[in-house]
Amino acid sequence: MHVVKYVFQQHGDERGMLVALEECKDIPFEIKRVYYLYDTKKEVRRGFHAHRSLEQILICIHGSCRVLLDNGAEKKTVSLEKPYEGLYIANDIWREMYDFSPDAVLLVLASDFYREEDYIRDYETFKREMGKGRENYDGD
Ligand code: T46
Repeated sequence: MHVVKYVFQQHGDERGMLVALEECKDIPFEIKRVYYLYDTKKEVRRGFHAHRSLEQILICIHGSCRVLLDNGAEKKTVSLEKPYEGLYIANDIWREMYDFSPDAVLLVLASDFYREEDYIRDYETFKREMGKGRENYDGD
């Protein structure tokens, strides 16, 4: 499954910590969009979709959350709880975010602008498209 947990370089001194992220260097794509989720209600599960071409990096810059990842053949769960960790998610991977701590802020760096047509929001459609083995499908 094409997901990668990054541990970013931290620049720390007696004043505190700093993480810097540069596109095509620390982040493996050009960053076209940044958004963030916060004030997520208890017991809420979000996501429930895959992207046909979008790549993203999720960083829980405050608090914690968990992410369920599914490439149609295999599932895995990743915890995000450090502001210097990033979860790369390739296209064609179903994701659900859950177990948000009340103070969680989930920052997302995305490889493209918002396009609703890039979303697969129905799980049966996702399974069907994965079964056909689309050209850029990178799950294994
Ligand atoms: C993803 C996970 C991690 C916009 O207008 N522009 C945007 O860039 C985004 C991301 C969303 N929206 C609108 C669309 C919906 O009306 O904001 C509303 C909530 O979006 P959505 O229900 O898609 O949120 P999540 O938390 O289910 O998923 C989001 C991203 O959409 C998705 O790409 O991978 O976070």
